[in-house]
Amino acid sequence: MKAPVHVSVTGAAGQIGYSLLIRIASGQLLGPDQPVILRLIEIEPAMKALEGVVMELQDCAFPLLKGIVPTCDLSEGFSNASWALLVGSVPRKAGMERKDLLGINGKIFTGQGKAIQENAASDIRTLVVGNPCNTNCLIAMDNAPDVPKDRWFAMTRLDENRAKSQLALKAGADVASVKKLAIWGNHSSTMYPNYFDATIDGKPVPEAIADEAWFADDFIPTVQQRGAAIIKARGLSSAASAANAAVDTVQSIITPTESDNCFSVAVHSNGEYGIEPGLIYSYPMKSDGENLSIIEGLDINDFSQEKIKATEAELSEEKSMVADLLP
Ligand code: NAX
Repeated sequence: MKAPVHVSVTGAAGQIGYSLLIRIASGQLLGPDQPVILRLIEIEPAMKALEGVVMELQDCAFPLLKGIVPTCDLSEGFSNASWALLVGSVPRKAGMERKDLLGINGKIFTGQGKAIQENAASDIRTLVVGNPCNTNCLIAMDNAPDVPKDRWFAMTRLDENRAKSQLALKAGADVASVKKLAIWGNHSSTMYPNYFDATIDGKPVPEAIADEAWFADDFIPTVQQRGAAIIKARGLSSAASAANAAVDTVQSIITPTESDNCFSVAVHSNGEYGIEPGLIYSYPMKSDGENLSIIEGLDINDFSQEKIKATEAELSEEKSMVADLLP
């Protein structure tokens, strides 16, 4: 039996947390032979709700779940963690400007970055889900300078999964046959699903779907606005699909990527594809099971270039709005 891995989850009593914790405790995050200890972090007013979540986890009797630590103390919450999934954040309320939201959430991620550096295990890797996730990740990373920059991730996998499904539906193909679809940039409405490099059953997407107008008029807006469409239909934001995407992200990071595929996650940019170094930017990625790398050398056409610069500009602007939180 392997030693248990400590996994910290913030926002554990929220709706994404509710779906995510079951997936982690059942072995879908780190594998069917990897025991886990869950460290569930919430704010004080949500501790009662968290008690209920803990009871439900206990009632699942998961063989791999070796401990549960519900807490609102960050030191305890991140103690010994090898994975930190930062889901909790404050939602945007009516009348709140993006700058206000960045400022409020930014302060949360300052403290969490510091606590991760001080308390987590030496192999800590952090995935930020709470929005605005790229810039929240940047804030946490910059407040934890001793943790290597290649251990910080922000989630764009839900956008990738949404894009792959839309392509499969349009082509009448199996979603598993859609490969190499990467999201570029920010997890926001400027994010760019680059379909030019994607394939369906090995065929380039622009050939498999011979309907040029559909991509700009339908596909890209549908993917970019999918979150809003779900809120409109469900009255609540996406939760199970977001939890699923977090599981997919971690799985893709720790599993070697197939040679004909890639996956999307936002990482610290070192200037690849001319993007401003230091931003947390989503690229096409591959993993050898231990280390990640950005897939380089792709041809970027003028249409894509314009899109990847637009989403970069938004991230640069967000960064300047939180400059006071970056040491
Ligand atoms: P909920 O409002 O249901 O849950 C959030 C939870 O976070 C609450 O229980 C709250 O008490 C807790 N929380 C707030 N501040 C905290 C703090 N400082 N420390 C610990 N916990 C804290 O939201 P939910 O639907 O679960 O969404 C969570 C976040 O995911 C939101 O920011 C949301 O915008 C973001 N999303 C990100 C996605 C992505 O693809 N990156 C997609 C889904 C989702 O929209």
